[in-house]
Amino acid sequence: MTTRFIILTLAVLAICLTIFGQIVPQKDPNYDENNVPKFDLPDPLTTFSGKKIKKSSEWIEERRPELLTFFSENVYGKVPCKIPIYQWKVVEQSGNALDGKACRKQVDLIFKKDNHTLRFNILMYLPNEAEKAPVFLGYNFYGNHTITNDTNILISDAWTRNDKSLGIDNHRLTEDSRGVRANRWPVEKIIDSGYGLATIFYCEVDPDRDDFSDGIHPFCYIEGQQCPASDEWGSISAWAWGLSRAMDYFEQDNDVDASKVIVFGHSRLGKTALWAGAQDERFSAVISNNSGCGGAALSKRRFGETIARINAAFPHWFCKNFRKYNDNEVALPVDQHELIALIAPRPVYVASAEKDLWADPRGEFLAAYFATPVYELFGKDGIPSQEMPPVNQPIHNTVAYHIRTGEHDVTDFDWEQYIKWADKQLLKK
Ligand code: GTR
Repeated sequence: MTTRFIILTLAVLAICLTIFGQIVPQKDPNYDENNVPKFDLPDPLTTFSGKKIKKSSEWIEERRPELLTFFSENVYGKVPCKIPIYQWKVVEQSGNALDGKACRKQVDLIFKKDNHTLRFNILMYLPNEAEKAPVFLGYNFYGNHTITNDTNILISDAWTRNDKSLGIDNHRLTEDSRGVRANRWPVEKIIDSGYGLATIFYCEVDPDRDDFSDGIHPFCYIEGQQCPASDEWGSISAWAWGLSRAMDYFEQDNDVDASKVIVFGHSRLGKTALWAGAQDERFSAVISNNSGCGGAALSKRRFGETIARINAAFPHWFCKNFRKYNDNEVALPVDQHELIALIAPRPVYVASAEKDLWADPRGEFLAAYFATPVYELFGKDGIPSQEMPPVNQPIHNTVAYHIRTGEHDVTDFDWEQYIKWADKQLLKK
């Protein structure tokens, strides 16, 4: 009797908690292809009302805007107000960086509204050889000074995630972390290939923590508002906003070829690069490195990280409306192949790593494949077959893909591919 009562009580409790969305599924993440549920993938070329899109003009005028609105209001959250650059300042500059090969600039972008002020710094290396350089733009995780050993790089005072292995304690950056991420940023190789590199520490735009009182979000609050409304921006959307402001600056910098800015990002910052590239057509190409759930990977596969898991672990990344799809991917009328399709006809590169199962490499590949019909509408080449290429054998079409050996990371192999592909797609080399 007592046992039955306990079981009954537990069952009722579990049902209530599930209904109110209070619990994260207890099951382990799925890493078995046989356990991927059957699902219907929405057709990027059929509108929500069922109209078939047959011409690129229909895509541009009808389908693209409705998809963009859906992602904006239900996944990443819309930016509720306009915040233009108030002022920019070159805070440090040298024409003699990297043994004279490059010019280094550190430029502050300053934003002001009512009693709010925010500034973030763009670190740039531009090849001296080029008059106006094509540029890779990407956020870094731990501060500009971590990407090389160059002692001239200023240390950010923004809040930072702790990582003792990188010499970061008390949420503050110091000399101890200078150069600790140089392995992910082959600055010299990029410069020698004729490209510039621009990078920003993402926590300067919005600290990566579940706190909406800091970063750029408060700039748009109406009186009494403490956090974004359900359809308003989470952190990924805020970081994407920052990339577009960097683009505003590039349009005014004579050393940059603003028509050839390739937006790049790894992991959470890969999700950010995709969302920035989807919205802002001034980015001429987009690279997603191991971006996974909420990035390039198809959510409906529920492989590795799922919507419920990401929303539980990082409640500030997406807009609140996205929580409606926690363990309810079936109800989602879009999937991430349509985020990739929003970049069409501009080149997009999706890259996976063999051991990075949490990010679902196959789901990332399939999203690139299922975005392809939209590229074909523009006469561009995408991913030709549903079969994944072997490891380390890239496909360098307008929609590009590779899966390399190794872990969740950014490697020299990745960068070599991005440079080769950018040469082909943007410089027509
Ligand atoms: C993980 C998260 C992933 C990915 C990664 C990262 O913890 O679950 O979605 O974004 O962090 O950004 O390194």
